Amino acid sequence: MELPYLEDVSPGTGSLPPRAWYARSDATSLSLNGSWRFRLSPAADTADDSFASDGYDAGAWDTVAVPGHWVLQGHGAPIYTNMVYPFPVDPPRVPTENPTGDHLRTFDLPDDWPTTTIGGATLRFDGVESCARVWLNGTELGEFKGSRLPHEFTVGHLLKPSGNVLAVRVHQWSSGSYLEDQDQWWLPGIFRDVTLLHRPEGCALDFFTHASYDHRAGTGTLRVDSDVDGRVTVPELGVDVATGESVTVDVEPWTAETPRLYDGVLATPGERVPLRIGFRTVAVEDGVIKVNGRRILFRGVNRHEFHPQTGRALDLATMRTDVLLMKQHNINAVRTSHYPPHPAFLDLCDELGLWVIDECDLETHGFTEQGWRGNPVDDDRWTPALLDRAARMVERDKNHASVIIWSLGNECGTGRGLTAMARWIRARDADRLIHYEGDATCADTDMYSRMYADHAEVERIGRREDTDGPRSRRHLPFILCEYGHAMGNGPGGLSEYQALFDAHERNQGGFIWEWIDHGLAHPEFGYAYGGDFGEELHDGNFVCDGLVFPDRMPSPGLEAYKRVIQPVGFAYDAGAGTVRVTNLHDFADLSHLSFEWTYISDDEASEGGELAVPPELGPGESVELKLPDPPLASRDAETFLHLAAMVGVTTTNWTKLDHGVARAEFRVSPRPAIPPATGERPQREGDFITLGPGTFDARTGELHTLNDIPLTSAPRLDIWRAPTDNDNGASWQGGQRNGLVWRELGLHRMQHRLDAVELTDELLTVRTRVAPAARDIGLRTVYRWTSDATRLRLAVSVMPEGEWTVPLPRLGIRLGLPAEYGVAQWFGGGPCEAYPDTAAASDIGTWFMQVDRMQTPYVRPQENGARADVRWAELRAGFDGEGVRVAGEPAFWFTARRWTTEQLDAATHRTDLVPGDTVWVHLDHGQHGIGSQSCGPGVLPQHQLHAAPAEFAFTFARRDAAPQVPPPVGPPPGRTSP
Ligand code: IPT
Repeated sequence: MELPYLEDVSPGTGSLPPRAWYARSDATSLSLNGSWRFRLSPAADTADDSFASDGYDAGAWDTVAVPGHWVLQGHGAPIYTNMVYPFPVDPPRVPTENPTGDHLRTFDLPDDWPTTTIGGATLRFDGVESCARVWLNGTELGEFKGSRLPHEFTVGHLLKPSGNVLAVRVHQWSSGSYLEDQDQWWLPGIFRDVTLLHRPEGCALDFFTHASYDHRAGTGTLRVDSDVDGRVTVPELGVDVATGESVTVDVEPWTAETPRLYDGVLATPGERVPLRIGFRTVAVEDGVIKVNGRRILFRGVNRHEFHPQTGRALDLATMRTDVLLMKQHNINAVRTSHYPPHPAFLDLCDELGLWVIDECDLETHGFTEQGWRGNPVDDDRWTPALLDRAARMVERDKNHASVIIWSLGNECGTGRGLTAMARWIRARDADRLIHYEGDATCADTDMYSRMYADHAEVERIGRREDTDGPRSRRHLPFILCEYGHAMGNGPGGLSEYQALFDAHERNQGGFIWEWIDHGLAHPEFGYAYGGDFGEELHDGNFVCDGLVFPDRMPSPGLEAYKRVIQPVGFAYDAGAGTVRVTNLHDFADLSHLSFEWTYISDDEASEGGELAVPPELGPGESVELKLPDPPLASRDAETFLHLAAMVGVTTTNWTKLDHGVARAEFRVSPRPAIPPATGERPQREGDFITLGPGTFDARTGELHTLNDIPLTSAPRLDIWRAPTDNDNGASWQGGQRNGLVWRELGLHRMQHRLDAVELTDELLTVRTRVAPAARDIGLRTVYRWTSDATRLRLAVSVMPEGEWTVPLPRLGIRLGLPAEYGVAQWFGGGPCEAYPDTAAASDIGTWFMQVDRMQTPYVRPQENGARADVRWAELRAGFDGEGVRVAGEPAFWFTARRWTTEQLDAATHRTDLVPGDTVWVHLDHGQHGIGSQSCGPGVLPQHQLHAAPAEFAFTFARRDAAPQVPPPVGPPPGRTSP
């Protein structure tokens, strides 16, 4: 049976050979973006193409925006699957039910379109998912697959000055879908630009800019190979040479930290094409990736193209936002998972400076479900399609300085097709490196790459002791192409990875999975994820695993990552009163930064000044500097030294002056002890017991009112948290999935048995046992209350009973205050959320925030919002209202929210969370770490919370109304605000 074009394995017919992409030249072009006529059919009726013929009346059709996806414009619905194909696996066949969108657009040539040479024109599609057939003025041009790759057709001979009709039939499913099984929404449509390019006689066709840098000589060598002969000029360098000719001149090199570009022009007889030239040389030397002779360290992210309203149709402003946000968070590298991005994104990477791993539009992950039987990358019939994809990527993107590595694709298993791609790429571009993670032998690649390897494995690899592969692999550099799965709350454990990158030259960093949550804006759910559109087969919220929320607001995970990868290190020597500052850049000195020291104390005293770090301090170099003595206040209040590096002196092209780049804090004086709260006698009066400012229920021993504030819920032991995605873990990960085990054990429905309420001289003791139904494990919990008449102190002691085989989610108390106590102030870690292994960006200070703002809006609600190392916290009625103050012994984790943990746990979307009549306050002695088990290793041993005997105390006092104007809410100086 002969298969129709959409199902045959060929990449397509009729299009031009791939070539370099450029946004502008002096040749005219016409954007065909805009409103197109649109008709959706439930099946690919390939026989009827009458809509493409001249004179067809599409007046009754709907319209869609191009670029765009029709499923996000009211026609059909998106589908989310991670690795399974949402259709039967029978390559290259696709279902009969194959949503097909017919698109029509009429256009006139602009008045200034050069009519004399109307003969030369090219029609370019930058991205269509997944298969398109194209007609112009009734003549078929051809058809193509390869969704995130450009396709061009010669059309000059068909153009008319006015009334041109462009018809495009787009099928959601095609043989190409088997090669595009990336973990993301399936979003059909013409989702990137459509452009008509005038091609004057003698215009540039394809060209290849080779610009290397010799770090020993300080020179750059430029050669532009061009299909059409011409001249290359770079005025700033005095370069004026013929194409194909090499020239060597003194230059400043391009790096991601110093993205020096030189403007040039390629002039062929018929066209002038602007060039942006960056000189750099990338190589593997001594088993290490080097650029311009130096080892580089990837502080990277995986970036999918995503926008909550428009899917993978991104405008330029959004692309720029992504790059700026990355730069502002110390990120220096992007893997374009898992397809070449819109080419304009790479222009931004050249200009602003990011290392790029450009990945081919190729993934066949769903074949793993069939034991990789029939995998297209190991079947010669598909090899032309694979080579076509490799060529379209390399030819399109080869002139970008930022692209230093080509990646063959993602999660395709192994096969001859991949080897063929690697051979072709090497022959075409010997000056870049090749990456592919899926083949552990590294037969085709220049580096060893893993995803989600745990710390112990990364350590072994760093020592070149990875004996589970061929010996030859141990000579290769190593990267984590994916790690730190940023799904929901987390990822944890990043600092420990960074230490392994710093310790071993071979470990050249990694790329967090991933940049952005792919939550689609939805009227009912806020942001939708898999299953929300009624998909039969889906992978739920696994699509929301980014460092920024769908609206690009940075998550606490991004703040933590920024700190972990900061390019300046600080080490404080308290005895000597000195700080050692280390430049952790790979290339840049510190001349763009200014430095500041500040002493801050619990009594709100603060003192600061400039730290004179030599601007010329080179990469890898350190300097030891003397600090001024801590202020007098530190003698009776706990004091911290904060050190900050900010963009100062000169601006950069990626941020404003005063933008915070790096920070560190050190404690310089201890916390004074809290005066004891004793002396008062508990008194029984009828059904109540009074003790200082507290009134208790005499039967249950529960606190009822505190300083006349009626508690809506009495303080009692609490160990439950709404499991995070990382608590729940993924089925394929090793290790116990705590979130599931906790629930199975019943830790979400602990019962509190009252054993005794005892009144002695100065003490009210309440003895209890807290345990889940159906189990013999429990926590003997004793509450001991004392008072000095104005303050009330609760000491909690916890003694585990039985065999606890799981860590505890949390260990602390929770209580409820009336809803009006909705403003928090605390001295401790902030401003953002922190857990034991995600606390890198948590700074000690006095923080002030509405309870509503303390919530981290994870797309799927889960535990969030804890503040670390809190010495004291207050909850007040209004910004200057009265309230409650609580001081912890020792410091505690502070969380406040307007719903219960049970409500948070039951919620599936943000819109399920509705404020109630209580502010729920958690004062936790311990929190279990977060880890990365939603796709990766669990919580490291040092961050686990185990059931063990514990003692902790809280002293409650009245907080009087404060007439003074509160300090502004927000981050400390030198810190980016979200
Ligand atoms: C890995 C994929 O490469 C990536 O696309 C994404 O799915 C990520 O995991 C998880 O979010 S594959 C995984 C099975 C290791």
